[in-house]
Amino acid sequence: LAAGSSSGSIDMELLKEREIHRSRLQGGQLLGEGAFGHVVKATLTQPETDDVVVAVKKLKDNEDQQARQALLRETCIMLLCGNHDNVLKLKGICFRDGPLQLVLEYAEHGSLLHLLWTLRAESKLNRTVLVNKRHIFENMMVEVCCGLEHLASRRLVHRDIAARNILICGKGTAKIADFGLARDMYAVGYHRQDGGKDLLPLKWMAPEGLKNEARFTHKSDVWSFGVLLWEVAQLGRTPYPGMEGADRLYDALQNHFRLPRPQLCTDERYQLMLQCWKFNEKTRPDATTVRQQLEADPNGFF
Ligand code: ACK
Repeated sequence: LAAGSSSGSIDMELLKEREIHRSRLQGGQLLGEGAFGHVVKATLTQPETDDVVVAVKKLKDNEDQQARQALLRETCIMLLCGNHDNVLKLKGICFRDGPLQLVLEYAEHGSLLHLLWTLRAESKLNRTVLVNKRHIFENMMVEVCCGLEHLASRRLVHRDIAARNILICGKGTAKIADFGLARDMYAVGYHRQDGGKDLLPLKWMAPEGLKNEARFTHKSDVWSFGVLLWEVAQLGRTPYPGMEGADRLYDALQNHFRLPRPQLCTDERYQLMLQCWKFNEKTRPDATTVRQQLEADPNGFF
């Protein structure tokens, strides 16, 4: 996620206002881990209200200054986001007397990507689950658009919209999460070194981001949203299998190659994806237009 400039700045005063003392946290079961950090489930005690379940994101190596700065930047950007139902909330941060920890809203259903994998497995046994659950996924896509509209209204660009970064909270509400850690890791070249292929955002990136001068606008998020629609229709499969490398992808896109139409979506839904993948970002719809098209055609998947 970026606020105007790609680096973003670290506002220590802002962070201090949101400090949570680590003694208020009791954790926790490991929810998952990436190249640089892990996420654990924990309980946060609150002075005046009931304890609340949270997710705590921490760095594996607190001495890694680059990763630390990236996490602090991520925090500041999340604080700039303000409140929106479809953007994962940051409750606070622990930065004194121990490793840096981000205290986040807990998403009880995990990532949309995991949910899609589960749905794929279920649908092999019984195909009717797809039609029965269609409205849930339609609704989630509308919610992600609402989150994107909110970010655009704050002049924020997420830069890593993908099923793995959409978290699903209670009642199935979709929330945009993962503000920058994955992207910052990519920016400093770690993805390749670690062979962390799944974290590579290249296949979700608009052509203007794939080029050397890496330009990102809210329209680049719309491109990625198109890839997200494709992920849903493909039940969490990875896009462009076998096609690796920014140059190869960029050349293919410039030569009008696009992800093929998934079997499990209507022509109209595929047309919407193709709109999101207009090479020239000026001709791409914005998140509001995409949301309105989704709402007008609520049976596009499965
Ligand atoms: O796909 P998952 O089940 O959902 O596995 C990943 C893992 O941690 C690494 O990112 C999960 N995760 C991340 N943030 C949260 C959160 N706020 N609440 C619940 N699970 C989370 C994510």
